[in-house]
Amino acid sequence: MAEYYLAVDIGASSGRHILGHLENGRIELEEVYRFENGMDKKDGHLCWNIPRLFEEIKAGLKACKAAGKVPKSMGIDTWAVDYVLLDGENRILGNTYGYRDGRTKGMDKEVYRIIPEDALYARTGIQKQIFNTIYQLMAVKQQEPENMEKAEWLLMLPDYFHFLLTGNKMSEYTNATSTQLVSPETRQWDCELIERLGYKPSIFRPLHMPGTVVGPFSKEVEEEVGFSCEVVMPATHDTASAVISVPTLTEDCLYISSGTWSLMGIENDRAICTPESRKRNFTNEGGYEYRFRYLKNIMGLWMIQSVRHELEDKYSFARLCEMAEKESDFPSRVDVNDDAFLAPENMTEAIKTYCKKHGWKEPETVGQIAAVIYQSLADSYAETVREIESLTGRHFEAVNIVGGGSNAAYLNQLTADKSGRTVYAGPGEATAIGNLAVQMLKDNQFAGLAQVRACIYESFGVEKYDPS
Ligand code: LRH
Repeated sequence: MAEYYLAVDIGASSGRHILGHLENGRIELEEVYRFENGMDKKDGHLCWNIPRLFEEIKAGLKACKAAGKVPKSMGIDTWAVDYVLLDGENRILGNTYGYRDGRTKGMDKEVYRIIPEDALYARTGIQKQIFNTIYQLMAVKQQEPENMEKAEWLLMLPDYFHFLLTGNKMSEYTNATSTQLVSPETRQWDCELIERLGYKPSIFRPLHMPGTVVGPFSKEVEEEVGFSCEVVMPATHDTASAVISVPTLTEDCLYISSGTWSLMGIENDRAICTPESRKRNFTNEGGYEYRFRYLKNIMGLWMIQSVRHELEDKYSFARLCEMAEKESDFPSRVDVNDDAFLAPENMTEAIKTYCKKHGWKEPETVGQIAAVIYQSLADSYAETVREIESLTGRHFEAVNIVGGGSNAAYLNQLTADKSGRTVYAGPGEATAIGNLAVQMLKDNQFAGLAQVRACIYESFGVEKYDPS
């Protein structure tokens, strides 16, 4: 009988329960449950529906039981930066805002009044994103001071779900670094910084590394889902999990974790917190075994996902790629990282407006809109290769694209052509695989990360795209 491990991988647009087991030295995956996710409008703000997500988590656990595949351990990963504040009775204080909500507008200035931006980067190594938890907490302090007052605990979302399953409040390191409140030196919360900002150091729990046991299910959860298993912290930041499963066998390979966001970078053994690195908005997020994920956030598939949605999901992504390819001569380009694309009312209109404003030809057809997005995205990848090479003084031969976006053959080829680098694409389920990998490592199924990566390469393979 196979021993199963369960990854619950929740992204901004969907979540899935993926069982993994080893068979003849390879990792086998099986999706047992899938559900929709998205930010809802509540009181004029973009919020996550946390009770519904927890019901979905439990529904997926019941599906494992129904399939007769009870896992030995399980772990949850989600997108970064979002969190809950809990009162002394473990009740959530206020709304659980989604990171695209506009309430953090201007909160960067408030933070920099207390600590200048360059000093903040020098001590955290984290890129500025207006949605980082540091700015979200400033919004709480200013807009809902009573919630900051009453807060007894802060938990990042995966830690909160682990708490709901087990009754244990524990914080995981990789996701915590995305708050911009962790020191890359001590790898713990920067309590001095937290205090200076007027947040309460006491609400932050000590940080634990991926592979730490959170505990078994509580009695109530066990009764409801029909079994108990050990909850093991994966790298709870989805991008950290995805990076674990990059099947690079060489040092000179960049990665892109391609999903709603495209996170492009390398793995380092120390943080690069130089002024040059800050100016180019590179980040040093925490990774497995204290590796640093030196990377850049690129807007990613969010733009095409939004456009597709505006067309009532009439076209598949493959069809959109085909339509874009037919328009490959369409000249207009956008800066995919422009704030205008973070949370526009209408993405199609935002792209048209941007083109008009910057003197580009306005795209009219769906194919032209898709062409602008894919071409601009690939331009941004190529530019990021140049930036990383200049910041690190190293040369990179290849780019390994992992995650759902690695299935977009058209974009992979464009990336190879524009960057002049060989592209390796896959695996598509990188995040879930990275989540499972940590559970398997914890269970001594592999000697170390290098062995897991080799196994991932053997199990899933990669597609190769040469620059033309
Ligand atoms: C990708 C991701 C990314 C963060 C963003 C909030 O899902 O976790 O790494 O910057 O969401």
